[in-house]
Amino acid sequence: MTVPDPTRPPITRVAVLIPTYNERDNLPRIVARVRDAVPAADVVVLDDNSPDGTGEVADSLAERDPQVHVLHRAGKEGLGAAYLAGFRWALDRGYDAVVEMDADGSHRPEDLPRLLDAAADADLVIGSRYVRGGTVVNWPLSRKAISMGGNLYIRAILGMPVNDATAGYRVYRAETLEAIGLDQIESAGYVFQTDLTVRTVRAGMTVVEVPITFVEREVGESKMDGDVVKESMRRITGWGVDHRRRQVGSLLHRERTWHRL
Ligand SMILES: Nc1nc2c(ncn2[C@@H]2O[C@H](COP(=O)(O)OP(=O)(O)O)[C@@H](O)[C@H]2O)c(=O)[nH]1
Ligand SMILES: [Mg+2]
Repeated sequence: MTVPDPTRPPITRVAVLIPTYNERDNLPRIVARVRDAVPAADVVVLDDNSPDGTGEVADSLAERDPQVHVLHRAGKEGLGAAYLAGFRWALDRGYDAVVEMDADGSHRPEDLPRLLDAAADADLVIGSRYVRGGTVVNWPLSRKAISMGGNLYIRAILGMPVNDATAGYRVYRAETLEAIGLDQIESAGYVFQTDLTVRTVRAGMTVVEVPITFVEREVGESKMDGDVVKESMRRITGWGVDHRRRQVGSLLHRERTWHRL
């Protein structure tokens, strides 16, 4: 049993953000599952003007349910940009916590109550594939290699105590988003997730990983592409260089302090 930290306010208003690009067949199912799993939570669809008409599907869901909202964006600007718009929308409206969830069913809404429970005692909760009890279903070996290799690289060069830093199923407390400087974020694609993990850890906040089963989509296509991987490599390597510089800087500082003693 987790004992709630008395310094963290209770979470009552939750916004579940679901970014979409060509997810018209997946959207009604995922929204219904979220509404069943956590009836008190609101759903916010972040659609990048999907050519397949996902935006209209979202509008019709919102018309029928006052707890479903839609943010229509002008075009495909990447996952990070869509989430930033969603975070600002939720912060402006006073939500206590914001959930990130894919539209394709990979992040099971039925796991969300466990993630929200963990947020009683954390600044960021990650639904993790790479802690004991976590797993991935139906990924080809190549995709597993990219994801696990990416996480190993991140841990090695950034020294981060997080097993699944690239994960996309998360709960952020509103105060966490306010503390980590959303205005300075430049990551556009999937590396946005790693970027926010790094910022949260560097801000000295508590990250808790809760095991999940990640199930690969059955309907529609992945939007992961070469540009997403290239941006990730470029940015993560850059942060790694900064991290080493900082380490060397603090070693030199300690050395100088030592000589003065
Ligand atoms: N709004 C928006 N959503 C996106 C974009 N790229 C991906 N998504 C959504 O992000 C989620 C994860 O994408 P997905 O293609 O399943 O990636 P994968 O699970 O890593 O293969 C899905 O809900 C996508 O529709 C984008 O550029 N804009
Ligand atoms: Mg997916």
